[in-house]
Amino acid sequence: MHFRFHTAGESHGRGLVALVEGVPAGVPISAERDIDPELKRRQGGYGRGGRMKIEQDRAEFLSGVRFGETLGSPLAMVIWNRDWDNWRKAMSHEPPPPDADPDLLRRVHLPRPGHADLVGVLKYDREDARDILERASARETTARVAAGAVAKRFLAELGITIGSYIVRLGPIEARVPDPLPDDINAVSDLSPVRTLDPEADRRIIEEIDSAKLEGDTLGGVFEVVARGLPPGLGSHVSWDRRLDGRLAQALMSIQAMKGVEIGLGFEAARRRGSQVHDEIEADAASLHTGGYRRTRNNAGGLEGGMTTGAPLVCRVAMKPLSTLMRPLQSVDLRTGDRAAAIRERSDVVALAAAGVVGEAMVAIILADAVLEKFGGDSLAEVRRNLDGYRGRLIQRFPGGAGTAEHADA
Ligand code: EPS
Repeated sequence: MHFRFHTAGESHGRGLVALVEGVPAGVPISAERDIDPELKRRQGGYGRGGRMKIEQDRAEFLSGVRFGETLGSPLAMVIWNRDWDNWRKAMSHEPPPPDADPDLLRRVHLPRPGHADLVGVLKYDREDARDILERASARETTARVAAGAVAKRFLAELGITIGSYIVRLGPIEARVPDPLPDDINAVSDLSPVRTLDPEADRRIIEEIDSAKLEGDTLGGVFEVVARGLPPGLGSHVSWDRRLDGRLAQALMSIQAMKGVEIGLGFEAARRRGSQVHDEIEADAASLHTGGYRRTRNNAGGLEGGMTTGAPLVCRVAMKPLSTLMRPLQSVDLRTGDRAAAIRERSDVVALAAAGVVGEAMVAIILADAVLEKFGGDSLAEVRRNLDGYRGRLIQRFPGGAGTAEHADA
């Protein structure tokens, strides 16, 4: 990979770390301007639990940035957990004293159906499911969003923008306007549940309130849209270079995600080819994407594992969170007896946040694909390579080569 990242950190540990490698030099970056607002977006959404009242996520750079620009060196960031203060004993790096009050160690022996708790203790041979759940927690997505914010800023410098919105929460559908707003997030971020449909918001909030009253949780579906892409990111030539596969892997890796569709997705399987494939037109106004356009975008901006230049549309399904306040049945790991699963503080729904995490993962994959095709050590070099490719697209368009009319397109 050309744009790589790692995260480290436990949900109630000292903090979260994001280590990003492959960012070209000269990308303007500021934690306050580019990263912290994204972290704040991830903390929002109606139906979050008590933790989001404790945290005010902020990124601190440790390396890779000087005078507001990236250096081309690895960029390390830390986001401190404010809640750590309440967990110093339970998450101590040192062995507990022999007389420690067991309640303060907050061990977990009642694994939650749906969470990593049980399989994790078996696989890693642990007695205490906290050793697993602390890292399995979606708190880790804070570090992903920090890494994604760097990718987003890099892409924005090349005219590529990414937004997201919710299309379904539990049984309730939210409408999507056609055309989409120019600035998707300017609209979805105003909704308490991040839809583009104020009518649906009221019903969604009622549904969240009702699930909460019943000690239950909810999932849903969100879409991520990327615009301003050149045609030809990704490749048809090998399985691991196909962009649809890379996007699906990145999006499915987000905690609690159960499905990814591109464009029409599963709906395409129900239709005939003529009702699915997007006809091609020559269009001198689209020279920046090769002089061709599609009459619609059922393909979701990808053909043959490559971007077409049309908006990239990914749809992602999230299961309901697995921490229930009215818990399901489980087994006590110490005795083998039937018992209710643990009730940890959690959210009723975190779909609004998941959309923001989805944007981050899409940004990371697109930044990687951009560097694969237009790779350079500085932002200026990447821009020159992209401009050179676009120039060639203009030049090769039939009848259009080098004419004054096409030269400014
Ligand atoms: C999260 C922090 C967590 C949960 C949630 C996501 O905080 P805490 O466990 O302290 O309440 O709110 O994690 C889960 C849903 C999960 O299953 O672990 C966050 O920062 O997004």
